[in-house]
Amino acid sequence: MSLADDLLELAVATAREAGRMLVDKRPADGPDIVQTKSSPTDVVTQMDRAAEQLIVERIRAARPDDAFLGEEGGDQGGGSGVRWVIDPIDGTVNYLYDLPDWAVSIAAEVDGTAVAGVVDIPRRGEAYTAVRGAGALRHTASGTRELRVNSRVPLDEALVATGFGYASGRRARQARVLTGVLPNVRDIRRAGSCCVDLCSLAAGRVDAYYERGVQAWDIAAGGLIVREAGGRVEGLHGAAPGPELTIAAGPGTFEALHDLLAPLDPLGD
Ligand code: LIP
Repeated sequence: MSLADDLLELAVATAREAGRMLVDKRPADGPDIVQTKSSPTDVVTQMDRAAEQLIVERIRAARPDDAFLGEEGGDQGGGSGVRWVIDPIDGTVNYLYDLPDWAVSIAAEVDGTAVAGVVDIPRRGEAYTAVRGAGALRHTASGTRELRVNSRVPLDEALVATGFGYASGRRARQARVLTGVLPNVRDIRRAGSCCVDLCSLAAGRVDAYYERGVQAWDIAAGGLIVREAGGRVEGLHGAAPGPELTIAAGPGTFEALHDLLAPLDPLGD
């Protein structure tokens, strides 16, 4: 087995355990909000913290010299050249409301490049995985399927996923950009979890995705899964994807969505 395969195996087992814990231990009347971040709607629950702690403990027990970047725990150094990029719950508001579209996202980078990633979506009974250069897969109780993004979907037939930030000014700008997108596409979907959106794109359940404000931990595993399913994941004008803007779609659709978004001035707040 290659290093990437080893890292994926650890990521999959850890994400599955964290996902099960999040389902089993979710308080019936909803998790407690322990902190708000960029705005009162940007919440951290006690379960986000517990899941990230579990993930870091499990990985550290197996690989004590690795580094971590986590949504709740920040950056922690390590000397092995491997860094784990973790979102313990992507789609925290869905988790808070007991909606099913939330996921545990874990990616492993070697010298700064994502080589393995898993997005575990417990309430859907699905896990998505990818190893760099070896394709992307969806695993369910009924088996494993190789993933391929939809390509060359004309924009007016494209189902486009997107999301909104938590700060009010950011949202007002995103709403203005949306008025330029919505009349030109089949429809919009706002599922509430960036990494679930990226997996839906890899599986052909949506045709494209864009969002301003997503962080490294939101896109590390899902971005690898989309690329390994044949899609592009970038920012504007060839920039790296990230908080400024992330656009993802199959060949042909990517370029059309990029060119629709660029003049809409999507980078402001
Ligand atoms: C969320 C994303 C969602 C996005 C939100 C937020 P969180 O992550 O996955 O798609 O629209 O702005 O970033 O906060 O649930 O980890």
